[in-house]
Amino acid sequence: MTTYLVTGAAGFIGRSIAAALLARGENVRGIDSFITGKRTNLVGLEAMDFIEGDLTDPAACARACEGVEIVFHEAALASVPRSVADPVSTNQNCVTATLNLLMAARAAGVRRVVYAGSSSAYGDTPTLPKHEGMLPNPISPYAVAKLAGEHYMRAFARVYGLETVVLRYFNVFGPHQDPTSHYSGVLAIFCRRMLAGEQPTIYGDGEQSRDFTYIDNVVHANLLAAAAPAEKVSGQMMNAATGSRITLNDTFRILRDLTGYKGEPMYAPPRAGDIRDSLADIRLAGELLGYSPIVDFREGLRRTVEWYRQGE
Ligand code: UD2
Repeated sequence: MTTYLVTGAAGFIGRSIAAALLARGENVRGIDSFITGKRTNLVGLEAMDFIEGDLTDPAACARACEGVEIVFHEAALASVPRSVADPVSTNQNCVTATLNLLMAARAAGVRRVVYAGSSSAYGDTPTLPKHEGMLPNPISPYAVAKLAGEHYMRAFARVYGLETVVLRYFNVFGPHQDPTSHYSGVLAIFCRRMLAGEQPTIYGDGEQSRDFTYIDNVVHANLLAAAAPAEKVSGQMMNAATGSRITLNDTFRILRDLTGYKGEPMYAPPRAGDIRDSLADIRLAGELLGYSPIVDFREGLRRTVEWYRQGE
């Protein structure tokens, strides 16, 4: 039986992929260092073989990859502002960790690695939607680090014949996303604050837009990427998103209806390293994986608010 490894298994996206695999009755191992992952995210995943370990340690990578056929590499320090404050840590936990993992995967005879790329790789180009043929233009240390991981994936496919697939995620949100850090994703922060009757802060004028992608779509894309024929997907990179965008101001208004929050947002200066608009072209994932979104933004946001309302 195939054994799957999920890195960052105590994080929001990793735990969601692990839960979907366990629900299918698969053999799942998880690894997390708890730098940003949460022990509470492992509740319900008791059937997973969990290793507490850090991918910056090659020995931990070797232990995690032993006997594994497919890896979902979700571990990262996922935040633009965190990388602006501390680019070295972002590099270690995104680039060095990814290279260590690839080395261990290759040594252990892993067949395929599916990698969590980031839409930040496109940078602040005015062209919308962002398609995979565009030159990358990373503008934050985080974007550079996630993009470096993509290049390592492709190089390992080319040079060593390890099957690798890159999914470029666009602003993923949903249940289990940590809302407690100022490095958290905006929707997690807004849900938590607005449900508590606290004023959210919008950086900039709120007219920046995102292709916010509900977690179930990203899990779906990962499962397809793991199963797709190698000749179609190995060494490839593709967007994993919804294919529609919404401004932060409009998102705030929807959240006001969903949460019952009565106030206005506070506006603050724009954040360094921020991108103005983000929207994915999702045709390539459609062609290569048969991917299309299974939950739209509004329904995803409704489910997310309900989850935070029930107390995370
Ligand atoms: C980037 C990537 C995303 C993912 C993520 C890391 C882009 C377009 N997206 O997300 O794919 O890799 O990094 O998890 O590069 N904001 C507020 N108030 C807050 C918090 C955020 O206004 O309290 C704004 C923020 O300034 C930005 C937007 O909300 O304009 C989204 O911010 P984010 O941190 O949720 O995600 P982002 O776009 O940096």
